[in-house]
Amino acid sequence: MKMNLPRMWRNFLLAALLPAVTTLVPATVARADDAPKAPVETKEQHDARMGWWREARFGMFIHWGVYSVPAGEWNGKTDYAEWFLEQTHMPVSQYEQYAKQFNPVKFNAKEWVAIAKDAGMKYIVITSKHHDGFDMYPSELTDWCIKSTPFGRDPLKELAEACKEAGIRFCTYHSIMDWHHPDWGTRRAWNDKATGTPDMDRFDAYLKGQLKEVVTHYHPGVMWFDGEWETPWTPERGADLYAYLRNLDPALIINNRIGKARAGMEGMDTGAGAVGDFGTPEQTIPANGFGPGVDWESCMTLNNHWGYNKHDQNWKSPTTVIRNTIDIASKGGNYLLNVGPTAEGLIPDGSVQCLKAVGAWMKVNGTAICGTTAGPFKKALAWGRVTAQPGKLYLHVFEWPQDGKLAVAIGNKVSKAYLLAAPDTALDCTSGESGAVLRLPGTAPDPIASVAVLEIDGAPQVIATAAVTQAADGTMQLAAQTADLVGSGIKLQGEPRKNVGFWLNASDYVQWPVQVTKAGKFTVTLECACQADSAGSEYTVTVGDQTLAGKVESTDGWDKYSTVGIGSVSIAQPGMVMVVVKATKKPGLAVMNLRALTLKPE
Ligand code: FHN
Repeated sequence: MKMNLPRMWRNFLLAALLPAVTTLVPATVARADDAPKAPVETKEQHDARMGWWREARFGMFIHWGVYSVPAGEWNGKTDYAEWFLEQTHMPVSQYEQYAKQFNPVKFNAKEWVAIAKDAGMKYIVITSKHHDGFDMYPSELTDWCIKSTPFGRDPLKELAEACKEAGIRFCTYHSIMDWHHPDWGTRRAWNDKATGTPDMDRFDAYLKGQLKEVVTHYHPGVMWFDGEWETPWTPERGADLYAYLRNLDPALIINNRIGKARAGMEGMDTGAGAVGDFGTPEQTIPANGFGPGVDWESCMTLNNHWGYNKHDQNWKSPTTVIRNTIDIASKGGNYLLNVGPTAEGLIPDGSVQCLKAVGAWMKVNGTAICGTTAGPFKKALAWGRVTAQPGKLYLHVFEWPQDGKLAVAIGNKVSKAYLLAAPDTALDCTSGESGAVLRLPGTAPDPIASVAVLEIDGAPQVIATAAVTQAADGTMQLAAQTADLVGSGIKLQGEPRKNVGFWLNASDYVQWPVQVTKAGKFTVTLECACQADSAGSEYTVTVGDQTLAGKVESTDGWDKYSTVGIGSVSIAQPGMVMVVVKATKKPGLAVMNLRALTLKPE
């Protein structure tokens, strides 16, 4: 596994790797007995509070601040954005001058909201404060805010009002880490405006005071925290702040970055200190969903920067955005897609054009995204993805079958089938023991993804389909890309051949359903790789009712593979057999990278 994350994130990831327990409903964090508690809610009350957010499925992230003034460039370098102050080490007194240049006279909140709404987005999360500590609203608690600009208006107020008028939920992003405030515990050497010794209790009071301003003045639906990773922020402070906010506004939804249990960019909680209502994978989509009741949202940039960078024209294509939206919804998650407006108050045209194309697709197919739940299949299908509503399956077809037949491994009777693009034209769909076969017209209505609807009786009945079948000589080759990856971090990686990677949690595992047609005795081998400092993991391979044990030796690199034998198993008779690889011990960072498992007849 290549840890090609920036140093900051690698250290964060290493520090964050705790025994894997994924909980997203506020875990109890050891705190003083008299500490305020969040309102106790039943499952029904929690589901009601999360309801609009789960229905929404798709939102706009907005990173906007004084860092938009330099527009990504300084001193001949052009790769900056919202981390400008941290990456340039510019004296804070000098950075503050950008506020005097921040005058977004072209800002039109209704236009921004229309761009989001026309794209099919149901909520907007805008930075009330990013890591530079600058408030995008007129705070009573500091002059380091929009009051210190020539703009003279309140962009959060205007956006909140425009959202309300358009029926879009207004939400805010608020950084815990604050490079500007003298009391933030990790003082920067280039903060020449800060005096005295940092006092985190004083900072806590300031943070709560500002959050009270944001909550009571703008009534955000979600408070999206970030910047929790530095040591001055503790699980106790996170739990305390969660309780404070939920008492301030019992309807407020809060992400898991208020706590300290997030496993880096994978975004889901692992272990103690978990607080918050949903997980936050960043720039990534989990391999699979996490089952009902585990809420999560993948956030991504549209280009390569969160804040505005005038040189970055590397926009995601509409195909990428639409298929990401589908993939995420099929796994039961939300997609929060970012725009970084200019210092003039304009959303970059590259973002606008992409979102227009996404909106055209959502106009026809949005009912297959918003208001749906994860599809019934545990892993991605070869031809596309599936989302669901009671009594309906939405088949998002990426690869249109040349013979016009689409096999769907469900046992339900299909009472009606049609394309969302042509709802009045009934499609023929037969049901059989291996599932339904839908007959599609010769041409896909949409080259990116066409949606077919199956109306079914009762809950979806998935027919276990073999990921692998036996070759003529009896060999069973179980490749990574046909595996079920179960867990919160484990996922496919690598080109051109895929491997199972990011096996950071010992509780994550890999399995294949295999259709055995020829019984017998088989030698079991694994093609795997492991960096020396992570060697020593122990694992089991279970084939049906037999289990073999193995130990991961070093291959001197996450991309240096070798094939190891771990023994033999007997399969007494043909039928479906589950092959499962589980870690039993993980002394290092990751268990192994796994390309394939092979069962060869003896
Ligand atoms: O450091 C921030 C970054 O600037 C941006 O806000 C993203 C968006 O989620 N979060 C942090 C990096 O993970």
